[in-house]
Amino acid sequence: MAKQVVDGVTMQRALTRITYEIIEQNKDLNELVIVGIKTRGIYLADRIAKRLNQLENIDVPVGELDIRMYRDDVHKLDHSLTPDVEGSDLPVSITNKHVILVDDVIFTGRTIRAALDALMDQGRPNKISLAVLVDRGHRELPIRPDFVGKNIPTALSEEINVEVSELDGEDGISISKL
Ligand code: 3GP
Ligand code: 5GP
Ligand code: MG
Repeated sequence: MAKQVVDGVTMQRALTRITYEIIEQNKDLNELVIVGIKTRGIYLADRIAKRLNQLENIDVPVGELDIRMYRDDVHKLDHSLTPDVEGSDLPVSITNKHVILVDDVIFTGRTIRAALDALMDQGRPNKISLAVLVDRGHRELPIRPDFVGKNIPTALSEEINVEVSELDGEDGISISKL
C-alpha cells in the first residue's frame, strides 16, 4: 500500500522553490542548460524551465539523458546493477555552460555518476549542478544534490513513487513497502 507523503500542490511548490534557488544562485541565467534524466526527470526539467520563463522571461534550453540499469531483466533494486547511458538529446552545446541536471529521485548516486560521464563526453561545461525532487538517502558515492525538493529518509525495503501529471494524471509523492 502506497502512503502519500507529498501532495500535488506541495510538490509544485517545491519545484517553484528550486527554481527561485536557481535564479538566486546564478548571475547569468543565459548560461544555463537544463538536462532532465529520463523518464520523470525530463518532466521536472520542463517544469523548472517553464517557471524560469514565467519568473525571469528567459528561454532556457532543455535536454535529456536516457540512463538505464545495465541489466533490466533483474530486479531494479539490485544494487549490483550499473547504470549506463542509452542516449542523450542536448539541444545546444554544453561547453562553457552551466548544466543543471534534474532527476526525480536520488538514491545511490550511481545514475548521476553515469550522467556526469555522459555530459563530460559531450563538451566541457563550466559547471554542473544537480537538482532532485526527492533525496531518499543511501548514497554509495560522494555525490550530493545542490537543490532538493524533499529529503525523504527511506529504508532500503521502501520505494518512493513520484507521480507527474503529464504521465500519471496527477502530481504527488508516496512511499510503498516492497
Ligand atoms: P522514472 O525515472 O521514469 O520515474 O530508474 C528507472 C525507473 O525505475 C525510474 O523511473 C524509477 O521510478 C523506477 N524505480 C523505482 N524504484 C527504483 C529504484 O530503487 N532504483 C531504480 N534504479 N529505479 C527505480
Ligand atoms: P541511484 O542511481 O541514485 O541509485 O538511483 C537513481 C535513479 O533510480 C533515479 O533515476 C530514480 O528514478 C531511480 N530511483 C532510485 N530509487 C528510487 C525510488 O525509490 N523511487 C523512484 N521513483 N525512483 C528511484
Ligand atoms: Mg528517475
